[in-house]
Amino acid sequence: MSENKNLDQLAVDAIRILTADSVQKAKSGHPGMAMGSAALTYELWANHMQHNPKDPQWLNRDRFILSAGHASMLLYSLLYLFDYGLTIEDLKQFRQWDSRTPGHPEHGHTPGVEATTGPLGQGLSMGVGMAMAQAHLASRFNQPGYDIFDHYVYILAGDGCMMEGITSEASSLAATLKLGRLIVFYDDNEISIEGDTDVAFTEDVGQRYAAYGWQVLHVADGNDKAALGRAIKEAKADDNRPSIIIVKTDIGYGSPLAGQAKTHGEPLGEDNVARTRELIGWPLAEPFAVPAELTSYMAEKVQSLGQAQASWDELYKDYQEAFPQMAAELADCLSQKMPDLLANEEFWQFSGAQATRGTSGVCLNRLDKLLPNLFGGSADLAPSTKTELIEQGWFQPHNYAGKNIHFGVREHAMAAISNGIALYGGLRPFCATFFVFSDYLKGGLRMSALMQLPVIYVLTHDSIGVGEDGPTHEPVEHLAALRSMPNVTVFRPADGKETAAAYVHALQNAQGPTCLVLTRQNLPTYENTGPAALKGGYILEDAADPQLILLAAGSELELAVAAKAKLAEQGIRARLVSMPSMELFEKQSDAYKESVLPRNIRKRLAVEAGASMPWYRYVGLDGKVIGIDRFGASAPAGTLFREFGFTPEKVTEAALELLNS
Ligand SMILES: Cc1ncc(C[n+]2csc(CCOP(=O)(O)OP(=O)(O)O)c2C)c(N)n1
Ligand SMILES: [Mg+2]
Repeated sequence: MSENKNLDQLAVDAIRILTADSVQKAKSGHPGMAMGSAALTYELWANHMQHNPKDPQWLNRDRFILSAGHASMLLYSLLYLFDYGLTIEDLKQFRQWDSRTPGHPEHGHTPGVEATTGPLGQGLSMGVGMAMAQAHLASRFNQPGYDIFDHYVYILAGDGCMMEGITSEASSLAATLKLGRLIVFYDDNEISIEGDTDVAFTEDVGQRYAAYGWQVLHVADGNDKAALGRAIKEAKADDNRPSIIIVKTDIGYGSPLAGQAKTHGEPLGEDNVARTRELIGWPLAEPFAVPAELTSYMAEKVQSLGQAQASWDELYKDYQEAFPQMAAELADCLSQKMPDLLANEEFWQFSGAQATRGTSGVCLNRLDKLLPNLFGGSADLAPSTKTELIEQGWFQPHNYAGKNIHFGVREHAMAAISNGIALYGGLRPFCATFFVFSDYLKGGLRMSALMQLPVIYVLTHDSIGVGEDGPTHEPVEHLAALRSMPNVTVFRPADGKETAAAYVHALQNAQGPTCLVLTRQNLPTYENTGPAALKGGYILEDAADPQLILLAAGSELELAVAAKAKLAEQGIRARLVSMPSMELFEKQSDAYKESVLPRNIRKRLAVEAGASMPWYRYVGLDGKVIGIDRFGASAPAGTLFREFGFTPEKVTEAALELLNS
């Protein structure tokens, strides 16, 4: 027993030494928090967390997210000690090109990293999403005696996470939703980059979380493993409330610089690393050397950790026999089984005048009949974004099986939560708000893109077509902003069939988020739209030997169609290209792109009610763009389009000017 105690302490010290050594070798990194939180995380991973390092994908594993991503060496040291596949060599490569130990943890890159973190607050919010996914799947699939989903979600957050607004949004929702399996550790070291947190952060975090409705627990000494263990047990015991364990720690603990802000984000220095070895009584002088008795102790621990999964595997096998239909549905969820939407005629049936937010709602509800695992909602705008799954209930504490989520007015957290749901697996998250407020969710969208998560963003009210609400509600620069983000597909459909194509892409092909940018106002249904929209840009109407090319997306396709007809009356031959997604067009072959936009036709006119910038890529130096490069205004939509020059006459005029130039 006492020997084990010593070996446990040796493991905690190993985290501190490996962190100090790795940051020192890299000449960059953040040793402080990793050293301060070493005992806390070791106690959790060794004695409470249900995980199997030999299978980091195990369905019912407890999730652990390091929301304070800068403390990545803490996570890497744990992944090394618990033998997730990281080696001492990997630690020596900390922060180097192509290493498995990048500056901040990257999901999909290092085994055992559940989420990419670094932008503070995102990790905690993703954890809320994971806890929601767990509650939902547990409610749908667990059976009496068969708790297939019964794990916890653990998060380690620091002062920075607690200061970020996104954390408040997510934490407030977590309490409303009574996510009892969510447990947050707050590394309360009272230090951030500029020094003592008192300079900018004096609130009582415990009272704040109590006010949200969380269980609030305190551990006065972050090195007291027994007290930490008791707090974890208490946190787990409360089924009805998420828990926060506020742990007093010392940043840089073990080093001569403990308690000082400079341990936050720079190497301790050779001398101080040597002094740290002395202060904590580390037995080996050589950098990165780990005592053999610790290695064998940890190997045993890892071995025994595997037992939880072994019993769960048995349970799951019995479950599959006892509830074959339910097990089959769960398997479909987990494998993201997809029907052939291209062959499904009904999915493409649209007619008459409809707003694309409306056709999107139709698509979502058609999909809900075909897929078992849509799960999402809106930031208090479902009636406007048309995102309610009509036949499904709402995800609420008394009905976790509901597939519709009330995110509340919390766009920042909504995106991060959707990422958590996507990371969790088994579900297809979507979220929605007004396009202009995509600014509020951009941090999370960027994380979707970075992690290549196929989250669906339904962004409605996409231009000055919003009308009377005025410039605060009228997106202008947003298309250009989102189109500039790597791994994001922006899809701005012109009618119902192009909306259907957007969903096919989002569900079937996407290796990253898809942003559906949709109108508030009605648009016609075109005869020749359809699956061709999956190419991103395609010829909607052609002319023999065209003299010019008209390009348009979304609501402005209507104008281009009208202008083409007017030009034809004057004997002018125009090709009309619908371009709902520049990103998908860029993915096509050069031959295809040349067939749509031949090099020799240089008179090109693009029309879109947004910043003109993205279109210059396609119209070139000899072309022209009718866009909006100022803020909008408050007036009826028809007036605004006219005043901003979006009429068939103006487009025709611009085309004629271009031809005659
Ligand atoms: C959204 C965001 N803003 C700013 C930063 C830069 N940053 C990284 S760590 C940090 C301070 C964090 O303080 P704390 O969480 O207390 O960490 P500690 O200093 O205790 O390690 C800041 C401002 C960031 N990573 N993410
Ligand atoms: Mg801190």
